Amino acid sequence: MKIADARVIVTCPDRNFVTLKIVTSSGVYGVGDATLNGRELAVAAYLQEHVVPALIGRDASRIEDTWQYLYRGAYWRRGPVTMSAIAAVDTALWDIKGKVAGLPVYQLLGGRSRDGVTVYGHANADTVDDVLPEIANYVDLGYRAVRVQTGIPGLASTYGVSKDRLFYEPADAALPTENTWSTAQYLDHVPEVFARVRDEFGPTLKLLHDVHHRLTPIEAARLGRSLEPYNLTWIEDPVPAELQEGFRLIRQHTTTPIAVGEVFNTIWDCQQLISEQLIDYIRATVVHAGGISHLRRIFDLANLYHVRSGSHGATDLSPVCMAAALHLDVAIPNFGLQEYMRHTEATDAVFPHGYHFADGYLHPSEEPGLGVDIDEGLAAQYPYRPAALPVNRLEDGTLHNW
Ligand code: GCO
Ligand code: MG
Repeated sequence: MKIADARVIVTCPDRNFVTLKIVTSSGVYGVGDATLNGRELAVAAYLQEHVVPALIGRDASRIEDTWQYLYRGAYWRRGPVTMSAIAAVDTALWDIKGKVAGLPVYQLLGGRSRDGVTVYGHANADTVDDVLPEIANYVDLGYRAVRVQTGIPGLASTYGVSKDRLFYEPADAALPTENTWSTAQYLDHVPEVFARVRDEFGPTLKLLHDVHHRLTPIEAARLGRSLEPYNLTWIEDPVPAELQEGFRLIRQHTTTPIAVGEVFNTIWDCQQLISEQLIDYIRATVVHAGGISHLRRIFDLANLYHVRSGSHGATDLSPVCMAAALHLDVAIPNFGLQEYMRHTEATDAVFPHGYHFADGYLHPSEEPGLGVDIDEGLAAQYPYRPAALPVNRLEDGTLHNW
């Protein structure tokens, strides 16, 4: 069964997505997500110009060989653009393999390790008073875990807080919006938020918070320690993770669990974090970390060191990525949590899918393959719109991490 055609589909049903559709000589096809928020066309060009010509005529059943061919064969290893392109190919080939076998992909990964995938939703609002009903709404919907973000008094805007509720999208303008940041005000405010939230919702609801790479290790240590009374499931991305050994300092000071990895592309980005047990959850995801094949390797490494999965699932990851993530989530032994930000109706219409939410769990489709598709006709009605992620400056104008 040879690869006969591979199409790169760029569409913007409320936000931009890049999808690779691989069609085989027998007519069976598969889809893979290649979306890299704010840099979509770089991956589309990488696929179109450099990957698609090399795919035509290859044996569609040779997933591992194709992965190695694209990774080693490029000579230039790693990086978000390369790894998102490889991820799309890998995911589409797993979809094809499942369809040919007549089995959902999770069966090919060893079958179920659990009945459902526990997900967390995003509650956000400008004030603590306003975030409480948002959390209550998720509890009513059946969620067992909620990420909580609020505005910070004295700052005009911050990461994670928007007008939208279920569909937060930070890439909100053609050129980056500018935000202002104060670590001092943030560190004073966050413990007050979680004191209120714990008080209101009791001890069992899993609570999470995304720091979005804004602190230094010693600041993150202080935050983690100040949140210990409120028993968070994790603080996410407390510091940028290029310096993996920097997490040792956080670990020395706090028992608040740490989740990291949404910007990671390969196992090498987290090897030290995992093998030194500096983190508790690895948040890499299918689309940015080389597809199902490579993410499985990351999770297997993590399993050796008591690290669980907590995959990124923001709306900039398409339903194709979410479908693929769920097959891994039900199969691996060391699943932790899955982020689940709902897509808009327009996005769901372009990507018909069989996964569904019930009682706080997401369930992968039982159809052969991934159980997700792209409606190419509908996709063509939503042309690409430039949209960049924001930047962040300190109050004196210094560029900071967003
Ligand atoms: C999350 C993330 C996102 C990212 C976004 C960038 O935890 O969901 O931090 O909100 O900011 O995916 O494209
Ligand atoms: Mg995050």
